Amino acid sequence: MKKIIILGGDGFCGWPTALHLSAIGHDIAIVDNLSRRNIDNELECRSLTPIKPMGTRLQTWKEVAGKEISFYNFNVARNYVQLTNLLQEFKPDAVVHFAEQRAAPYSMKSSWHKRYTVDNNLNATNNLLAAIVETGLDIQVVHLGTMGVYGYGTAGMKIPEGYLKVKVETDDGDYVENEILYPANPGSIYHMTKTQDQLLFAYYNKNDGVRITDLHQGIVWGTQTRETKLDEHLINRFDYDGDYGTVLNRFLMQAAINYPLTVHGTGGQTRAFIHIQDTVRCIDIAIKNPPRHGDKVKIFNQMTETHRVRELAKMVSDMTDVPIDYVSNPRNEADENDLYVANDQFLEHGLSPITLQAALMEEVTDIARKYVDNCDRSKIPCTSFWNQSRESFKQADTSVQKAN
Ligand code: NAD
Ligand code: USQ
Repeated sequence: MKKIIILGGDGFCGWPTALHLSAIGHDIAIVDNLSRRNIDNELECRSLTPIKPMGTRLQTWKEVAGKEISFYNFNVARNYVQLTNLLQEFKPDAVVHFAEQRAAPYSMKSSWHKRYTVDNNLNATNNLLAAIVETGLDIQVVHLGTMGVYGYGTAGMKIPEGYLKVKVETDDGDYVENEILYPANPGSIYHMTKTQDQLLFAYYNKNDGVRITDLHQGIVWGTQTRETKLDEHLINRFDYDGDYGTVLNRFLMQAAINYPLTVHGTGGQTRAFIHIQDTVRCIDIAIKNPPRHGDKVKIFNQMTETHRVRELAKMVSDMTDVPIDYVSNPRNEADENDLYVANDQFLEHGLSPITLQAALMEEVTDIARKYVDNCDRSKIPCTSFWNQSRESFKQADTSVQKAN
């Protein structure tokens, strides 16, 4: 049994992870400032599924599983002293760090949203690392990073797990060989914060010996895990709106309400995917296999398969007869890219991937159908544009000021 703190444990990945790690016998504490729920207020949108307040979630878990999870409501990016005191009192073996603003479109809505995302994400990560060093405790950090740190161009090679072997010609014609962090190539301000997180990890690891596992995760699809299915009060969140909804879950939900599937541009982007049940398994594996003292940052590619967006749309359209709508792409991204990714480490540690299956996709569509009355169709289009005029930025800034 380990003691584990989950930063961001009220979120889409954090909540099922907290339940899974509690179910297998770990002692869990959640920290979350509920900023994601506040962003729902700002965007005037809700999770499609009826997520319960944290108090109800934890009481239900106690009744269903007989396990206690403690909850601390504070901002990791702002409340450094509270974070340090919690580490000192709880003395965790590991901290799993999900507590960041995670939507690329939200990070690109306006200058306010760019600054908020940078401020929140970088300070949350730096506070955690500085607090671990200050307490002198030996804590493994498990961070949820993104496949997006590698960029979405065609690399012309298999993307390695974090590090790239390079051979450079010197002035006298010799060669030096080295291993470097794979060159960062972020596609949004959100993704940029994750590339900067990598430098913070490399530095605290080198200077202070902090043991860190950075998980470069692909797009998570699905909703429920074994534990969140146990009671409706434990249900996981399901984002479908133009900012937070991710592509496959959006297509499955759109299919459930007969809304033409919103493929951006030609749909030529190829991305990495993982089911939410595998996300929680991977985190368990990462905690079971921590870096040893003196190891560099351990980087895993946390994805199980790659798909091109228009092929996903075709798969969902064939399954449901809902047509595809090719809309103009609000993002600044390549029309087409290929993506080959190494994920050998998780496979070697025994991950048996859940791949896209009709049955599982049907399960997501069933959830969407069940809660269809919660859907606000006006929130489906993506209204965050990567290249915006000053005027539209001002409008988004004004609406967020009203919301705050
Ligand atoms: P989410 O927004 O649902 O959850 C994040 C949680 O962190 C929220 O509950 C939020 O309230 C909390 N939080 C944010 N900033 C905080 C702060 N300063 N202090 C305290 N709590 C804070 O996002 P998610 O989908 O669960 O993603 C979790 C992590 O996994 C993110 O870091 C994201 O970058 C990464 N990730 C997600 C996906 C995906 O498809 N969802 C894919 C790859 C990586
Ligand atoms: N897309 C569509 N139609 C839609 C929505 C998206 O064609 O209705 C396209 C986008 O243009 C993009 C691709 O689908 O080319 C993926 O978009 P997404 O919103 O599903 O995923 P992304 O913005 O990359 O972000 C999500 C998570 C983020 C995580 C990332 C992992 O929100 O937290 O880091 O996936 S990855 O993509 O591997 O970097």
